[in-house]
Amino acid sequence: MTASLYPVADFEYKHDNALSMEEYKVLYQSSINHPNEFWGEQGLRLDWMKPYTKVKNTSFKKDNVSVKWFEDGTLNVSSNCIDRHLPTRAKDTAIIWEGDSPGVDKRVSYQELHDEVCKLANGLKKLGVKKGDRVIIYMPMVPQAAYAMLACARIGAVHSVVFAGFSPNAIADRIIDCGASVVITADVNKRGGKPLPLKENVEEALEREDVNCIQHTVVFNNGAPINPLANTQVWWHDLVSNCAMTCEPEEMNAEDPLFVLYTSGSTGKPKGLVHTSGGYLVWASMTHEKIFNYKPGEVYWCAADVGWITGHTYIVYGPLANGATTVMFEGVPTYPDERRIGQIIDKHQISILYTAPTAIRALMCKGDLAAQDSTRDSLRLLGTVGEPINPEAWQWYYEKVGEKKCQIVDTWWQTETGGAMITPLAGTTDLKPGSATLPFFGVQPALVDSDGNELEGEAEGNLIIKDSWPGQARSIHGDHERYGQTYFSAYDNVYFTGDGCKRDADGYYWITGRVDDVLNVSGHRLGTAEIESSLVAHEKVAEAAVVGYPHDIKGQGIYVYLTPISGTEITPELTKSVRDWVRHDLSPIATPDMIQWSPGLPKTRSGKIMRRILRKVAANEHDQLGDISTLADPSVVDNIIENRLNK
Ligand code: 6R9
Repeated sequence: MTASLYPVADFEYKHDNALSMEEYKVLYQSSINHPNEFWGEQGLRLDWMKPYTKVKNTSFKKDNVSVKWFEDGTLNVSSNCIDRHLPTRAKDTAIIWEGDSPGVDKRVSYQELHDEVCKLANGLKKLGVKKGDRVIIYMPMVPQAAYAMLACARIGAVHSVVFAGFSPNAIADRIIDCGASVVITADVNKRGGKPLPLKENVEEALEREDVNCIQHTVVFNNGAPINPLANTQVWWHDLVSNCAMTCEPEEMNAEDPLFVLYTSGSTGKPKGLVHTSGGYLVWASMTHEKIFNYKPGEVYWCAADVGWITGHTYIVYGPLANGATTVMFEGVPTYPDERRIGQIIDKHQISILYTAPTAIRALMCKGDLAAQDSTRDSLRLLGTVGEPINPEAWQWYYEKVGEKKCQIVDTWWQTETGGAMITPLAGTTDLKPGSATLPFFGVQPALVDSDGNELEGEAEGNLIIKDSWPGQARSIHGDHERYGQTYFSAYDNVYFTGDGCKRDADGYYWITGRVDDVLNVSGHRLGTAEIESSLVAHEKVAEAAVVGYPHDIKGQGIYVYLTPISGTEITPELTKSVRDWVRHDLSPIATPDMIQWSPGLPKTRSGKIMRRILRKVAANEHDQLGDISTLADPSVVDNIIENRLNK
């Protein structure tokens, strides 16, 4: 594999205090050889109420997966993100909020963050929320979303943030699965100048017959007129109006859950991954500091959404644990137009921008507009996350956004890993566009073939991680057995990521994408099974198969094959009604890009849909179908090819 190399030494911006490559290698080895010593020392980056005496206690045996870090220590995550900074940083800015409309912004100091979080924590207590209770957070990208997360952490409640783009059904499923008693939401979410209803979506979710655990809904007024609320609803401002600005942080065990976050898998319903308090925060804090080489006083912007793990770890917990100034952006990168990102960078003098390849491609396809009307002089580092970055997008990001001055850290990780796992370190690692480079401290990646044999040297295979790291998810909420099945049963005693990967002669890792039935659409993870089960719930759909296909901006698009209930007339209106159905049932991000009706789907004699064939047709590679002799009825394929949509 040949690739251009961007040696770190060539960058005009020097990174003070960055590790040299030699230092990285030595430290990395010690993190692998002596995890107890290494992490025992790193754990001290947090304030503990009761210090830990044990560090690592983990087992990857599939029938009994057990991951514990710092297990006898106690701490509070919110006081680590707020209170301990107050003696030195009370007046420093914790959060810079940039509203949807240009010109609307707000700075929140660490002291204000403390006061707001405490008030809400006291408000939640008034509503009866206790340690261990689950709270759903369905919020726009406003500082109150972070207050809500930290208020839960302060009183030991477990939050589950549901992405504000999800539909009522998806909210209802998550409420039921985690048995939440309170929902925190807002009246509206403002995106690109349009107010989208959040409270109404929650109300619709709560109307579903099987949802009966929610006792209260807290509603933040994000600008819509203040109308009277129903009995079980309370305005955020009314709830906190008489609440004290101090709230004693609850003492939590390192292994007490901090949050549950749902993500899509290859089968069945979304999984609620459980992250705990101590190890997660150590990981969030250390990765944020080392990968970005973050220095106090710098303004750092992770342009993700708090509804995803990237927002949890790199907008809220990592930066705030490090006393950083973190930017929260309510809007979209293309509103009012493509210049917005550059303008925000100049306005707030941002040093570090961390975003997703899909956002880069969306800006890139508008030519150089994104680079107009801004200097971006304050930038010293760029980051990407969420999907493989294609070399063209990497080059464009490097040249047009970073003006060839900024290194790009391409960070590979997952909801399950809690924080970045394979990533360059700013100022340390030479770059190759498209490669996430080398493992972070404590991470032991390996490549295996389909039988689980480990591949050495330059190779391509399935990516596994051989031992535990502190930020790892501990379980799937309510289903520990499924946790073992999903991640630890494909290969013995290792964690299986679900990703394919290459390793080059320099030991650099190149993620090639999912090897299971998970799609990555604009950086959002979607299970094909989830979309299929939504499709077959439509009254005219008999059978559905969903595959991904290469999409210029989204990375992957959603290609749907449907067989209708017999006697159904196929009309454009019907196709539209199916599309709208999925939008409403799951989420706008799951909306099919292409819908092809077919009298039958290609199946093996045992009745399994042959997705391999459907993927090839969707990718317009129908001349590379390979062996189709095992199909029950090969003529189905001719029809599918003839009527293919991606030509
Ligand atoms: C953090 C996050 C995880 C999946 C993961 C992989 C893909 C993430 C990547 C990347 C190539 C990168 N992925 N980062 N692929 N290069 N730098 O995105 O979590 O939403 O759980 O998605 O995203 O396929 O398995 P999550």
